[in-house]
Amino acid sequence: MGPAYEGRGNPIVTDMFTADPSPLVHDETLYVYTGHDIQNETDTFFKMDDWYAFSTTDMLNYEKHGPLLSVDDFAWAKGDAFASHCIERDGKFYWYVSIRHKDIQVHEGFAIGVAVSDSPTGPFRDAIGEALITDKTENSIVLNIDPAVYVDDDGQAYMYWGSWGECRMVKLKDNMLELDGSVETVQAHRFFEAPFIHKRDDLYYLTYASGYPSTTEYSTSKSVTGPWEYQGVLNELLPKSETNHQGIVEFKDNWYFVYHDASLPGGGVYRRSLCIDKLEYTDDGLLKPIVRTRSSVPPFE
Ligand code: FUB
Repeated sequence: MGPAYEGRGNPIVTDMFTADPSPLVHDETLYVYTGHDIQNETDTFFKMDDWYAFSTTDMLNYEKHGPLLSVDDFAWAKGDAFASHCIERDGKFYWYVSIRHKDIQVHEGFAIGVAVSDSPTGPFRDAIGEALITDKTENSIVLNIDPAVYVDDDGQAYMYWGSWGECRMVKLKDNMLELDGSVETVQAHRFFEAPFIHKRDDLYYLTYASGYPSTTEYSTSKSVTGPWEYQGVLNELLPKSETNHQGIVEFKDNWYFVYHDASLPGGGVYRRSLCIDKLEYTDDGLLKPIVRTRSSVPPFE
């Protein structure tokens, strides 16, 4: 039997391929920022040039915004608009992106940049005119992708990122545009890539992709800087998508798990699609395994 509601249906976006979602709530509206897969059905690498956002107030009707940001907006970059995360601070919107540097390549040549806007839907511009993290940053990693930023209750901002089994964290200054101290190594069991931090009550949750093809797994801590205690699998392997990239958000008293799969007709490893399902907690504050649905979540009345 199906659900007792007419949901939006997963995937949420059906007229283009969307990947690596990250959520943001602003002004009673949920924004989900995504990358954009434009690879054909036969070639076997990610082809991504720009980023979009999709907004909803009722979890049923979504407005498409974009492209809001592209590789061309970063003069120092040359391609590969990989995973990103947009957050709000003091009325400004900071959008952290993974992108390939055109001049700096010691390892894979990926870097992390940041764009800024006065509005969640732009216009966004490169906030500093250079990368925040490159292959030359001390204690950076072979593949510097998948930034996720979290502002703790005391106002201190942290940027996590990582791939290929290495997770890193660095404090950001209050201006959100400069590193504040050294890059620290994060120890999280079975970490592969795509870190994301959220907090509920007094507990911090670090969710991330594990293994490859990837599940989503997670660890918890009483502090945003760890130590992290491994808690298990949150989202199982996805048919047809080797990557599993998640974000978590509370919106109008509901918790949501945003992720991508490859279930749109013609979808595949390099042609993914935004999905949203419920995130639920046990009485002990742990995360229940995600139940993926074709209906998506119940809309608001
Ligand atoms: O979309 C390109 C890359 O694939 C992302 O940066 C990773 O998280 C994985 O989803």
